Amino acid sequence: MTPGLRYFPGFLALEAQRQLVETLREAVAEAPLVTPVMPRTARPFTVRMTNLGPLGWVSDRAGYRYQATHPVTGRPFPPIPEQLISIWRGVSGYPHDPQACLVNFYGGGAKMGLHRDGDEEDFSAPVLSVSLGDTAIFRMGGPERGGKTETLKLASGDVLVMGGQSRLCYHGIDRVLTGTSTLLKDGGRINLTLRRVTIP
Ligand code: MD6
Ligand code: FE
Repeated sequence: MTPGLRYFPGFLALEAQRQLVETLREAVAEAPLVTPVMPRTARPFTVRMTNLGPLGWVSDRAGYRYQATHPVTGRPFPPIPEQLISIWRGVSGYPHDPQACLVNFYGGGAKMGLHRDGDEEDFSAPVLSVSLGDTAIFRMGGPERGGKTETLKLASGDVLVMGGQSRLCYHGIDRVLTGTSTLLKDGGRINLTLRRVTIP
C-alpha cells in the first residue's frame, strides 16, 4: 500500500453506523444534497453532495472551491457530528480538528472518476474517509495520472486515512456494489471525507 495510506476495515460497529446515519438524515434535511457540475463543461456529477462544518467543498461552472454556505440554501452548513470529530482525533494523527466534512451520496450507477483532493491549503493534514451502506470498489493510484493503480473494497463502517505520500495521490470509485448492505433503507452508499482546509 502507498506510504501514508491507512485502512481500518470495520472501524465503526453497526450501532455506531446507525447513529451516524440518523444524524446525517437530520443534517441533510437542513443542507440538502445537490448534484454538482464540472467546471466549464457543466457536466453533472453522478454523485450527489452536501457538506457539514464551517467550510464545504463545492463544484460548479466557476470551479472547485471551499465556501462557508450551502450553494442552494445560502445557509451555513450544519456542524460536523461529534462522532466524526472523535474518529478524527483518534486516528488522523493531526493536532487540529477538521473544518469540512464532504458528504457524497452514491445512488444507482454513481461513481467518481480518478482525482486528487487538491483544493486545501494544508496538505500536511490527512483526509479521513468513512464509508456507509453498499460496498464500493475504491481505486488508488500514485502521484501522477496514468500510473499503476490498485483496488480496495470499502464496506460500511470502514475508515480510510490518506496522509503522508498518499495525500495527493489519484483515487476514485469505480462502482458501488448494489445490495451489499442493508444500512440505508433505500440502498446506495454514503462516503464522508473529513478535511482540514486552512493552515492553522
Ligand atoms: C469515496 N473518496 O470513497 C470517494 N478522497 O466515495 C474520496 O474521494 C477520498 O476516500 C480523499 C480521501 C479519502 C477518500
Ligand atoms: Fe477524494
